[in-house]
Amino acid sequence: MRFNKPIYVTRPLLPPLEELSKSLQDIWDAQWLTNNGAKHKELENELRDYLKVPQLSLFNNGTIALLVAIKALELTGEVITTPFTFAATAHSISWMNLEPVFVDIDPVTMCIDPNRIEEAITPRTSAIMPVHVFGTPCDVKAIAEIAERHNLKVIYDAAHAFGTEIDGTGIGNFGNITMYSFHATKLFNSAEGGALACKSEELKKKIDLLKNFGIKNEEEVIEVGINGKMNELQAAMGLAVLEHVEEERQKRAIIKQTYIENLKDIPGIKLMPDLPGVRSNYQYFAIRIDEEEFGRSRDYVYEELKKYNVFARKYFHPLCSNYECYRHLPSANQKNLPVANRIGNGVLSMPFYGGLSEEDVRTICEILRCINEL
Ligand code: T4K
Repeated sequence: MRFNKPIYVTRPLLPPLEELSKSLQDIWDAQWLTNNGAKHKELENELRDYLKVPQLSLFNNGTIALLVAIKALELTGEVITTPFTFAATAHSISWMNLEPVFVDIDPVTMCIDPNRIEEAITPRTSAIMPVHVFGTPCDVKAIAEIAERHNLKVIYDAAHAFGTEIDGTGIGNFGNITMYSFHATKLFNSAEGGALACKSEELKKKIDLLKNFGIKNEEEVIEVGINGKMNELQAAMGLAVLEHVEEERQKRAIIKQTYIENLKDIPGIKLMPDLPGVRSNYQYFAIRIDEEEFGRSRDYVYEELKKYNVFARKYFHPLCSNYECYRHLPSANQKNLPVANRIGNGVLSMPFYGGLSEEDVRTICEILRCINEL
């Protein structure tokens, strides 16, 4: 059952090279490589429609986009967030000299638990930064109510949620700003890249200014900005990938179904929830291993899979709250985050991308069954 070639957690969606080459020729002809070029404009418009958001601003990556979101909203003091996320979420808060305050997660969605947010609010809190983990939406309604009650801003980290919708509404319509990542490992990619969605034209203008050094014109620099610009090569890649994203999404839907059918009678494996009214983007396929029921730990399974050439990933272990740079924070105490610590020790992201065949998925499930029966 061992695979001949390594099977990774994901593989980038690559458009046919000829399609990208054609687009690159336009860039060569125009001799315009960055700074709001034609491809950038085209991609920004197309994505705004695809994501169903009022305003969109493209970035060179999602992390810089998060920094700019924090700057644009002029956050101060403390920002409430989840420990169950990629480093970039907490780091963007910390990089801006603010304090991330970790709040525990919901045991089903693995997103921040709204019931735990209010007790973490202090006079220094200026915002909440929740994450739509693995593409599953947070409880956006409860979070909006809390934010309104306490006059807090909300920046959603939707790095995993490209194309996710709630009752037909694009995920980027919730909160003050939503960040998307277009990294190679995401459903939609521009090799590296990202975007911020917001509601008002005024905020979009501020974001555009901040990502271009704060330059208003050749004579005036009016904000302390940064270089967050997406270049034309990235935008060309994004345009080519966008043509194939729906096909990829549909392939992943079939792969997910194949996993579900083949995992259903293996004891101790729990799957991610399907929430009513949610259009999934099929970003990740994470399973949770209940050590008692399965008979083996997540770490054992992870190591065993490697022997079969299957490279699953322990997203998100370690939790951000357990990193050396954050574990001193009072909110990082494991007693404050029991659910996140338990889930962080049991979760495993399985290989999940359109290039996997149904046969591959059945083999992976068979390997899991063998590990279980060993
Ligand atoms: N917020 C959240 C919640 C995020 O998850 C992320 C990024 C961000 C913010 C920040 O957005 P960006 O600034 O990145 O736009 C990967 C990605 O590097 C990272 O973008 C992503 N989250 C995170 C969840 O996953 P690693 O350390 O797992 O990457 P790596 O290089 O180990 O890749 C994973 C697997 O993907 C490899 O085993 C093979 C495959 N792969 C990867 C690359 C880069 C390919 O087949 N081809 C490739 O080009 O972090």
